[in-house]
Amino acid sequence: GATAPLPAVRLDQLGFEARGPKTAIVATDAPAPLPWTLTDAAGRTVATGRSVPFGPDPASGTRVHRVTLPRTLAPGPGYRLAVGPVASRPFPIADHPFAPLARQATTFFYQQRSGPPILPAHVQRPDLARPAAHAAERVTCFAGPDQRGARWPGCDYSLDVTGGWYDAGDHGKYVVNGGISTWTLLDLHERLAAWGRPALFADGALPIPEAGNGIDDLLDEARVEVEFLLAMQIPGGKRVTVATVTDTGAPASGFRTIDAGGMAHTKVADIAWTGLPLAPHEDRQPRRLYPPSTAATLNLAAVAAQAARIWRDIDPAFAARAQAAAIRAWDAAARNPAIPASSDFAGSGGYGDKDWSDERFWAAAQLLATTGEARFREVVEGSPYLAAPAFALSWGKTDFAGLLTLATDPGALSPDRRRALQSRITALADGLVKEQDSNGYGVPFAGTAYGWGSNSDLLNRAMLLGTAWQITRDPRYRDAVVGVIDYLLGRNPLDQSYVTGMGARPMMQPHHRFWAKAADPRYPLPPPGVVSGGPNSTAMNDEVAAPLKGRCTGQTCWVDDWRSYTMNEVAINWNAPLVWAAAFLDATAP
Ligand code: 9MR
Repeated sequence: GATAPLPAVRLDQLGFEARGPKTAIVATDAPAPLPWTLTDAAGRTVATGRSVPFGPDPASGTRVHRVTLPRTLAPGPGYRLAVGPVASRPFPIADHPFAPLARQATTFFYQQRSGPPILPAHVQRPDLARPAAHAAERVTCFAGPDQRGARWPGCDYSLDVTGGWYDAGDHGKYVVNGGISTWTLLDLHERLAAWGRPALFADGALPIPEAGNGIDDLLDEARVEVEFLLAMQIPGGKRVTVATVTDTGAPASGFRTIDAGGMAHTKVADIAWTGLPLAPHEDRQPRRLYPPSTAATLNLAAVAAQAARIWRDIDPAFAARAQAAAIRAWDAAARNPAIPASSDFAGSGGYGDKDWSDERFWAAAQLLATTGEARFREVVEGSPYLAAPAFALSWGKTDFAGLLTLATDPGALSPDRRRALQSRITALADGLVKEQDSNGYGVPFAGTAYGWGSNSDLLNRAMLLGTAWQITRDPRYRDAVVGVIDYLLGRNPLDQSYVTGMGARPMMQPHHRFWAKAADPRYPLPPPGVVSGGPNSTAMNDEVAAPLKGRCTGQTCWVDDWRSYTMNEVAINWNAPLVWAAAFLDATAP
């Protein structure tokens, strides 16, 4: 149907920090600067100026102007920005505008929990509660044909893998993606003291069942997934068949048997894709363990090692269990250094990764930070990832999940090596600051190819920038993090808040099997605080995205439609860096 034109003034729909950067973007073809006026709730003029034309913007395919408002303004509701003939919606200025975002984004993880019932007392609306699901998940391996027609014989044992978080809109539980998501939340925990807010998620801060147990709530939430990762580890002495690989590393038809003790199964998932909507407790598909892989095993090693140092004083028995599991996983991956994830079974996400040298570095870095042992130091210090880091951070590229820890951990690297790494990290952050000038809406990404989960790519960039701020206290890095959050909360060509329940035009229709009201009115709307994967100009293969081909540019290839798993799914590795970035801004608000 016909849609009203989007308002031309785009800014963060949560508003601005009273003493932070304030940028608005105006979609306009006007060749010359336009006069702007900022008024307060009483209609008084607070500031005036002229916009700066940006010219053609490759990322949005439009022309825009930038407006920079004064760095310091009084907190209050009802500000408005008029630029030439157009005006913004009213917006607030506040000391901590991102506090609700940080808190709500964290509650996503409780609601993704698998196993226990999701109780009305812990959710925003009664319809978000649901019964226990996959509550006694003792499963065997999937013995069946893969898509090459070869039959995986499975395994001769079962594991109790109850718990953890569902990955996304589907009900799979994947070690590879669980690893980086948990690391991200635990990394945030490890930084809060340095940011001056160690108690941001103190016991009682989050509406979770563990509130009141005397332990930090962010740690309680993260432990849910650490326990799941540990449960996915194969007991000692077990032999398991895995796909054979060709000389080039590609999986070949056929299987061989390995000594698999200490390895991690890649995933537990339904044997066929389920439809949408489907609440977790309505899932009737059989669920199985899928073959172990080197990448999954190193994910487990990295996160279990990180957990061991964090819980050392909080729960020494858990810390010791995690550390032993991490070392067993490391040793198993050394024995089996090239087992690819077999992504050839239908019915769940692949998370296949053909290069696990980055996972190996990540695991070594976490084990070094926790144990100080020479064997891990040798791997880390001899690695090209340390000598010449190139920034990337995603489920499939995890070396920076080691480097960010090493850059600020006081004991892992020698002071000289740490300082050298810190300056490499700030140099990379300088590059991201520059990238803001390459596109009209001012995000720290110069490309025009927006990949699957592009919003999380920006959030992971925010983690590099936030760490650079922690190292230097240079406000340019923090400002760039504000820019990422501003973009996600409405400063974008679609005037869209990509986070549910946040801002004037929030995302409403995630691709999610339970929060599926758009698909079926008997299911609930999403809870607040959940971020969409975002524009995807590279995959474009679902029924909503396909017709957009050739009709959108990077930042505009997105529709709020529940059918679009390539553009509008939600996922634990996307909400985790949202929590990190929002908590960073809240903790460090000037
Ligand atoms: O985030 C993943 C993205 O990088 C891949 O391109 C895509 C296709 O393999 O899969 C994404 O992960 C999905 C996973 O496989 C299954 N659960 C939902 C995830 C988010 O869409």
